[in-house]
Formats: sequence, C-alpha cells, structure tokens
Amino acid sequence: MTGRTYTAAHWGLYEVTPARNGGRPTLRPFHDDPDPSEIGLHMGSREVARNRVLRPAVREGWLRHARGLTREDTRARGDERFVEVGWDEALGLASRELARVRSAHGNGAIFGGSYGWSSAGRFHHAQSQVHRFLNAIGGYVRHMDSYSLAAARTLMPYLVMPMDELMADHTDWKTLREHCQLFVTFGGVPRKNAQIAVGGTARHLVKDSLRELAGHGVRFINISPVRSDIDTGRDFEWMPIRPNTDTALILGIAHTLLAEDRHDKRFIQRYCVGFEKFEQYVLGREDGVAKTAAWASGITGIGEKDIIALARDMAGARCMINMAWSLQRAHHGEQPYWALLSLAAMLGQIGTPGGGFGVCYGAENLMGSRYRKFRGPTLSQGRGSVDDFIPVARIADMLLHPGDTYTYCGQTRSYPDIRLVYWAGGNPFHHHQDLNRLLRAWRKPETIIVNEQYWTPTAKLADIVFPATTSLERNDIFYAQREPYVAPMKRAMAPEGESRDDYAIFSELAARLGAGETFTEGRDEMQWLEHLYDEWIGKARDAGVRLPSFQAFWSRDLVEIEQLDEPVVLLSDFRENPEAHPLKTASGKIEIFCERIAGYGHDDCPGHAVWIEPHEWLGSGKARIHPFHLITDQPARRLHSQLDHSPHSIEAKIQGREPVWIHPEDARERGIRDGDVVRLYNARGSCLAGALLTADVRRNVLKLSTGAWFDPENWAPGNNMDKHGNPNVLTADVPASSFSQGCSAQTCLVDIERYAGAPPRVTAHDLPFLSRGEP
Ligand SMILES: Nc1nc2c(c(=O)[nH]1)N[C@H]1C(S)=C(S)[C@@H](COP(=O)(O)OP(=O)(O)OC[C@H]3O[C@@H](n4cnc5c(=O)[nH]c(N)nc54)[C@H](O)[C@@H]3O)O[C@H]1N2
Ligand SMILES: Nc1nc2c(c(=O)[nH]1)N[C@H]1C(S)=C(S)[C@@H](COP(=O)(O)OP(=O)(O)OC[C@H]3O[C@@H](n4cnc5c(=O)[nH]c(N)nc54)[C@H](O)[C@@H]3O)O[C@H]1N2
Ligand SMILES: [Mo]
Repeated sequence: MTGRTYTAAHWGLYEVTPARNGGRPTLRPFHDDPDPSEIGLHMGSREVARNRVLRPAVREGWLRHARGLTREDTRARGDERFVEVGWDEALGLASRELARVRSAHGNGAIFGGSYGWSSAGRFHHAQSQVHRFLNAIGGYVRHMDSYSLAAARTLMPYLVMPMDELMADHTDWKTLREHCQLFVTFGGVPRKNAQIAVGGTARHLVKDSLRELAGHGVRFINISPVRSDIDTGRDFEWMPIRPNTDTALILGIAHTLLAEDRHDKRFIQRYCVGFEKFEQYVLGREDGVAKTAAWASGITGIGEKDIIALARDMAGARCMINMAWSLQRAHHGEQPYWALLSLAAMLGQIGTPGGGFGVCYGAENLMGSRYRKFRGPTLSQGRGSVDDFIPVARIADMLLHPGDTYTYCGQTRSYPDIRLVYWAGGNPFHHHQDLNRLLRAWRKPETIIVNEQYWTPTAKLADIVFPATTSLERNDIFYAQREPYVAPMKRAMAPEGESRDDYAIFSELAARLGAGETFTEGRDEMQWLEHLYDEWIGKARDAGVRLPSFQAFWSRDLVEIEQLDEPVVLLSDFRENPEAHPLKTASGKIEIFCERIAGYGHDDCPGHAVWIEPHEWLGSGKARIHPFHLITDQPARRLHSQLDHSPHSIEAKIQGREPVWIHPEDARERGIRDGDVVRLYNARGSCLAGALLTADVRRNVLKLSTGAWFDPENWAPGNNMDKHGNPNVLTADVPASSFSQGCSAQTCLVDIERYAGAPPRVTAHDLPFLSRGEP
C-alpha cells in the first residue's frame, strides 16, 4: 500500500492529487505503466472544465411550449438559446414529459439505445444507468451491437465463436514472441488505439510487445493504406492496399494456395465444414471467375508476384494473421473477417502457439494480454416490458421511417415510432454517419433529453440537458478485462457547477415516476459500490481470484491480479480435441460455408466469403468524380470525441482544424501545401481540415481521424459545411449488409481542394447561448 489515490479512464489508470481549497486535481501517469497515455493527464484541467454543462438547461422554444406559450417547433433545435433552470423545475419538466409520452404512446415510443462509451468505472457507467432507469419506468427501445464491431460481432458466432470470447482469448504476446515467425496484419497494430481498453488500462502492452517480437526476428508485413499504423521499432514491409479490397487479396492468396497445393487438407477435414463450396468459388467454378493472384492484383493494387510470394511465405512459416476492426466497419464488412478465418483454416495453424488469426491485436490493450481472465462487477440493467431493438447504426432510418421494414440476421423487423429520445454517455453527432441526414432525422422526436458533462454537439441539439459529473467527482471501482490491477476510484474534487451523478439524476426522475425503489433498491452510491463488490467477490473466487473484503479494498489503493504462467493460445483446446471441445457453431466446427447464413438468402452476405464491390471504392466509376478514398480512423489524441477540447488534442490541430493526411504527390497536383486549410467534399456534405502531407498514406487515400466536434455553419440539415474536420458529414449512412446492418463508415469517396479565402472561425468548442430563468 502506497497511499496513492487513483482514477481510471478508458485510456489509462492515473495517480491523482485531489483538489484542495477549490483548486483542481492533478493527474500523473500510473507508476507501473510502461507506456502511459497522455490523453488522460488533462482530464482535470481548467481548459477541459471550460466546456462543462454547469446547470440544467432547457431549449427556449421547448420551454415556452411546456409552459403553454407557443407551439413546439423541433426544427429550432441547435439554433435557439438555452434557458438555465433549477434542478426541481428541470426534473419536473423531464418526468412529466416522460409520463406524457408513456401514457400517450407507450414505452415503445421511447428510444433509450443511447449508444456510447461513457466513462470508466463499473457503477457510474452512464449506459447501464440510463438503461436501468428506463427499464424501471416500464421499458424502452434498445440498440443491438456496436458501431465498433457490428458486422464481425453478428457474423463470427455463426462461424467460430463470439467476438468477445475471441478478443479475450488472443494468443498472448509472450507466446507469439517465442513461436511466431511471420506476423501479417491487415490495418496495422496501431499503438494509438491500444491506448484504450474498455474500463481502463493499467499497463499498456503494445509498444514493448511489438518491439520484443521484432527483436526476436519476427517478420512483419503491414497490409494497409496507411504505412505507419504499426511501429515495431525496426523496418517492416508495407503493402499499400486499396481500401476495402482486402477480401479480394485474401481470395487471391487462397487461390495460390490451392493452385500450388499448399493448403492444409488435414486441418480442413478435421476442424471445418463447407470448404468445398468455398474452393469451388475461389477456383471460379461458381461464377466463371477464378480468383487468381492476377485477378486480385487488378482489384487491390498489389502486384501479382507479391501476392504469390505472400501466399508461399504464409504457408512456409509459423504465421499469425491479424485484422483491424476498421475492415469490417465497411460496406460488406463481414467478408474480410470471413475470408480471414477461411485463410487461417487453409494454413492450418489455428490453435497453435504463434500461428492462426487475431481479431485484432492493437484495437485495444486487451488483445495479447496474459493477465488472468475474470469477470468484473456489473450493475444490473433490470427488465422492462418492451422487447424491441434496432441494430445500433440504424438510428436515422428508425427516426425517419417508422413502420418501415428491414432485415437483421435473417429476420424481417420493423422500425418503431419514436416520440422521445433519452441519451446518456454517447455522442451521436460524433458517431453516426451522414450527419446531414441525422440532423433531418433528429427533428422527428417530440423531445430529446441528454445527460452530458460537456456542451457537445449532441447536447446543443437537445431539448433538456442535465449536467452530469465526471469520474473525478465520483467514487467508483476500476476493473477491466485481463489487467494486472483493480482499484478503488476515489472522488478527487467537488462536482463542477450544479452537476450531479447520472445515478442521482435517474434516482430523482424514477422517484417522480413512481419507480424510485425499483431503481435505487434503497442504496446510495457507497452502498451500491459495496453491494456490487460483494457480489463480485464470489464471481472472482470462481475464476481463481481472491479479492479482499470491501472495507479492505476501499482503504487500499490497488489490488494486484497475478499474471498467468501458462500461455494463452486462441482455440488450443479445440485444436487439441475438437470432439471434447466443440465450437458453439451449428456444426461444432469452423464454418467456411455456413448453412444458416446461406439460408437467410441475403444477397449481400451469402454462405461463404465472397468479393462484392462496395458501393464506393477506388475501382468504381464513382472514383472519377470523387477520386479519394476517405479513411476515418480512431484519433490518436482522444477517445472519439471525448476531450477534443483538451490541450493535448488541440495541439495537433492545424489552423484549429483536424489534420487530414494526404500523399505529397496528390497534394502537389492540387496545389495543396503542408498546413493549408483544405475542403473535403462529396454529394453528402463537406468539411474543412488542415493538410498534413505524408508519404505514410497511399496515393488516392485521405486519412481524417474521427472526433473533431461537429461544427456546421448552421444546424439546418442540408449540404452545409463543417468548419472543424468532422468526417461524418462525408460518410454514408449505408448498412454493412442486410445481415448485420452494421456501421460502414470506412466506405467513402471524396474530393479535396485548397480552401480559397479566409476560412471561417471554428466554433465547435464555444458554449451555446445560455440565459437564466425566464424564456
Ligand atoms: N466515421 C467514423 N465514425 C465512427 C467510427 C469510425 O471509425 N469512423 N467509429 C465508431 C466507433 S467504433 C465508435 S465506438 C463510436 C464512438 O461514439 P461515442 O461512444 O458516442 O463517442 P464518445 O465521444 O466516446 O462519446 C461519449 C460521450 O459520453 C459523454 N460522457 C462520458 N462520461 C459520461 C458520464 O459519466 N455521464 C454522461 N451522462 N455522459 C458521459 C462524453 O462527454 C461524450 O460526449 O463512433 C463511431 N463513429
Ligand atoms: N486513441 C484511441 N484509441 C482507440 C479509440 C479512440 O477513439 N482513440 N477507439 C477505440 C474503439 S471504440 C475502437 S472500435 C477501436 C477501433 O479499432 P480499429 O477499427 O481497428 O481502428 P481504426 O483506427 O479505425 O483503423 C485501424 C487501421 O486500419 C486501417 N484501415 C482502414 N481501412 C482499411 C482497409 O480497407 N484495409 C486495410 N488493410 N486497412 C484499413 C487504417 O489505416 C487504420 O490505421 O479503437 C479503439 N481505440
Ligand atoms: Mo468502437
């Protein structure tokens, strides 16, 4: 015990000096973290606090309407000022409106999907809080899957096992170091992304692990439009592929393996089903097109000889194939993942130490960790009477087209008619595609309520905004999967302004709606922590982890979780004995061809991996009009939109705007110089950004990270320009497929030009116009 105080954020565990005499807390990196993330160091800073929502605020027109003064006009969202009101009035307004919608239209008219990452800490998790609250008052329409992973999360359980299990059981870094010879990765192993783990991370593993592998002589090949999304500390090979064409490349490799008889027939026969159908397709016996290396070369832009050499190298070495999640966040995003699994099966190394596949080392710190696996404490979300959901990325479709039908995993379903939206812990005007379309959809609901810490675009577009506290202002428990420590998170400062915990906000609303006891079960914050902790002790014990009593835990700073001696090797049990350890798929084996998915009859996701052109890509005719493929990756200096206004994030902006990576040759042809303000555009919208010239990005590809707060010239839907560099004004709101309905943000063509004239001021981080008391 060292007497330190800790706080956790998704991007790290930090040591805190609590605020004294009305000052601010200061944060330091965790002393045992070999590669701490700078993102969190500014969490408690004055610059970040400047954007806090300080008091409950109600949009003026909505308030006038609630007071019987005027008709309501949802088109005014975003344009009107907010009136700051007292807590009692705000809670009264929100609870009466919830009650009205509930009695007039039923709980099925309330959308509480409320997707988003919220903050770390197991109790004050805003998602769980809002879902539990809405269930306590009778239920709500929820969301399925995530923006991160919908295509893979939907697909992989049919083929091998659920994504969550695959992710938690990745072959660990140490084992790779000892056994892997060739590490081929699609989309790098971005250390910038591995800053993050859901719930926080105490020891960041990726930087050292990659260096150790390279030091051991592991050969790395990065197949990606972006060279620098891996850093091994040494040279590595780069295959600059055209975005969204990886499936074609894998098919070309598969064809080479077949043609040269290098595939592992014994593995396929023993552990897989349906290989023959895939083989027929690859050889061209299904559609008359043999998926040769030459064929793949024409699609991917990778040389035929290089593809053949890659196939031979993969078959001739202990080979790990890794794939970034971004590949499945694309049109037909199921296909690269299915192809990856099919290729790994052909190589026959699944379940061996050092070989097989990964989904994805680098997306978060978790993958490759050897620390013990055990579940964390969780707040029950309760149960309501509404059994309706939408696939998470279909929000605009739902709001715009109530009653319309759509398909999902072979079912035909229809969209509910939503009257009220409640959001806590997410930022849809960060995460959704085609924001002009979302602006239109956002006008549909009668009321939008948001709990927020900061004046984000989503808060600015709400009717009622409740100010929520941050982790630094609450007590909580830090736990994340396969991390070496758990820890108490202790309040380090008083709540800013009049902000309250989400738990307190929902407790009050629930009480006013007659569900106070159901929601709180009579516990306050500390009683909840103790309750969740006590339940957790038993679960942890079953997994071989001994936790101290709650009192002992709370009076200590950290509890260490031991590292396992035995290696973690993905699917090793299955490899050892597939009869004793069958997979939970229909056949118990790896499904190279899947009867169930084939039976759904979705043309855009048939029974085995196929190459289908995305609706936009560099090989399509559309590229003559918009000749750049836009990659919108995860930002290095924040988590999505969180802390976009922190000094660390602002420091990297160019003329106040998000940097867009462009190849120097492409820039030269367009008269764009490093540091220029540029305009990116397509038929869906346009945004400004700051040009960053680098040969680390392939020609005809632009990279603009997500997370710059949406900053349109005005809030009316239409082709208006975002001034700050939010790529989601450009991306398309098209589902990955009719099977998964997942987010397909990485499929997007644009053009770019130098911005002539004086660029408009960035206003993303300005506060909305606030007035006190009377509308
Ligand atoms: N173009 C494009 N778009 C993408 C992606 C992409 O690759 N390309 N990626 C997608 C992916 S993978 C994801 S996961 C999503 C992420 O989308 P989101 O998860 O919606 O993004 P965040 O910025 O993390 O939003 C979290 C919000 O919760 C608020 N918050 C934090 N803690 C609390 C709390 O305790 N209480 C309350 N009430 N609020 C809190 C924060 O202030 C913030 O506004 O974006 C998706 N969007
Ligand atoms: N710092 C930071 N880390 C994060 C997050 C964050 O916001 N900030 N978000 C977290 C979340 S919610 C998620 S879901 C994960 C997401 O993890 P990913 O989805 O894997 O991350 P991305 O950064 O979108 O993409 C990774 C790399 O894939 C490459 N790529 C893009 N398109 C293609 C393609 O078509 N083919 C190939 N071969 N490569 C391609 C890009 O060049 C990029 O460098 O990251 C997590 N980590
Ligand atoms: Mo994500």
